[in-house]
Amino acid sequence: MIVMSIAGVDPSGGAGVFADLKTFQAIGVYGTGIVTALTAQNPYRFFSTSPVSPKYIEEQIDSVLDAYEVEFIKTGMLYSPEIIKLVAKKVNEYNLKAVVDPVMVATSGGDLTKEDLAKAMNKYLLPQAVLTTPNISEAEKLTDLKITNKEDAIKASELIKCNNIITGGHLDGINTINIDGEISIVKQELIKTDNLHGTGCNLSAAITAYLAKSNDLSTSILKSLDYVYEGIKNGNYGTLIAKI
Ligand code: PXL
Repeated sequence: MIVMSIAGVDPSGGAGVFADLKTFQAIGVYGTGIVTALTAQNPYRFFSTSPVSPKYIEEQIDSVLDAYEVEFIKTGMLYSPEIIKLVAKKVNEYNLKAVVDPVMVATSGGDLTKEDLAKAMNKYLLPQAVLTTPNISEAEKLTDLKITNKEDAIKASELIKCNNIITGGHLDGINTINIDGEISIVKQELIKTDNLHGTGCNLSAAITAYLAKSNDLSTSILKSLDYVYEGIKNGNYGTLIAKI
C-alpha cells in the first residue's frame, strides 16, 4: 500500500510532509511526499514560507505516479488557489481518493497562505474529496458560519461539500462527523499541553493510512482520533506503535 501526502514542509517535523511520513510509517503504509512549499518554523514560532511553483509540484506528482500505484492521498498546506486547482486536476486525472486537510493557518499563528483559499477549496477540491478535516476556524471559512457550539458545528458540517469531520480541539473536544449526511458526535477529553502543533496534519495522514489499509471511513476516523490523542498525550507522533 502506497499513499501520498501533498503538503508543505515543516523543518521541525511536527507538521507537514515530514510528520505525515512518520504517521504513515507508524500505521504501516509506505508514504510518498509531494512538497508544495517550504516553511521556516518551530512549534512555537512561524518565520516564513517559500512556495514551490505549480509546474514543479505537478512534475513531482507525475514522477511518483509514473512508478507507483497510489489510491489514497492526503492534502495539507496548498498555499494558493493555483495549487489547489492543480491538485484537483491531478486527483481527477489519476482517480485519487483524497483526504483534504483544508489548511489555512498554522496552530503557531503563522499565516500559511497568501490568499483566501476557502473559495478555491469549495470550488475545485472538496467536491471530489473522500473526506475533509477542518478545525473550527477552517470550517467557519469554508461555510461563512460562526461556530460557537455543537449545533453550529452540525450546521456547518451539513454545508461542507463532502464528507467531513470538524475537529473539536477548539470546541470542548466535540468532534462532528458527517458521513453521507449521517451526523455523529465524538467527544474527546482535552489534554492540557503547550504543543498542539501538527495535530491536524497527523489526523488527516492517519485517516489516509487507515483507509489504505482497507478500513471504512468511519473506522478510519475513529482510529485516527485515538492515534492523535495518544500523540498529544505523549508529545510525539509516529514514534508510537499505532494500533494497526
Ligand atoms: O497544521 C497546519 C500546517 C500544515 N502544513 C504545514 C504546517 C502547518 C502548521 O504549522 O507547517 C507545513
